[in-house]
Amino acid sequence: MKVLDTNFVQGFIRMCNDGYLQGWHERNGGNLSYRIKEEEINLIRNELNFNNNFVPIGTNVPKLGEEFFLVTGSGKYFRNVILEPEENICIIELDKDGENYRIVWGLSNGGKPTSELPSHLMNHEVKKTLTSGLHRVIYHAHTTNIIALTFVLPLEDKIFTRELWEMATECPVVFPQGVGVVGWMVPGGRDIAVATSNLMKNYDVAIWAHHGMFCSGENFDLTFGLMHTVEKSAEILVKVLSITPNKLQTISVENFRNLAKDFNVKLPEKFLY
Ligand code: 2HA
Ligand code: ZN
Repeated sequence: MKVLDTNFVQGFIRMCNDGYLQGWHERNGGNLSYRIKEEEINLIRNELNFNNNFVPIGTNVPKLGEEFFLVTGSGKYFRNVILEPEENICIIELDKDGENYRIVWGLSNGGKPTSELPSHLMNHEVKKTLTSGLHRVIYHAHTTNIIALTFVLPLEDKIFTRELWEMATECPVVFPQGVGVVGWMVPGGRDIAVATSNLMKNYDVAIWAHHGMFCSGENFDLTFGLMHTVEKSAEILVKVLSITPNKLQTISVENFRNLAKDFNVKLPEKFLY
């Protein structure tokens, strides 16, 4: 089967374009990765090229040894993925120890996987373990309103979580574990990957101050939907704060407790202060 004809590649391309249309991927901003299922790799195995050399990931992810990932290319534009997918995205294979990768398909004009590969893979490793393999998508986007909020709210998980939950009734149902925040860090390296993957032990959403957001999920719909929900909530908060520094009314702690009961979600006590 042709790589480009598979459902997972088509879903990946659609998600890149949806993110671009939201305004989250100026220039080469943002990146996306998908941990490919064994049966999906088997469909395309004879289209893959196993002649490239393995090169270091920049971190080690032993629990992902020998897995395959579909990822966006470093320096490539989300805007172009739908037009020329084979030039802008690639499939990589990890070696047995999860220390090196090689490109087995795509980036047909040359290039490398996303500059945030260490963060993507360390997040995948945490989520694969915690969700017994259910989570397969890691998505990084430069979401305008979340970035704006990192200049005016204290960079604390409990402040961001409560403020975002209060902006839309569905929020605590969509991200009941809340969101994590890291202060400004140099992107692209192992340090920010370690900090982000630590947040991913507790949350499906990690905010990078003055930069953007990482989301994790089971599939493209859920992961895009999560990014979209958090960013929409941030947009409402930006509007509210632009109108007034003081909310006249909001969703109360008691309201959250009632919501959690009826929607059968567990909201951590630390956010119900
Ligand atoms: O340019 O978003 O964080 C890709 C990025 C780096
Ligand atoms: Zn970025």
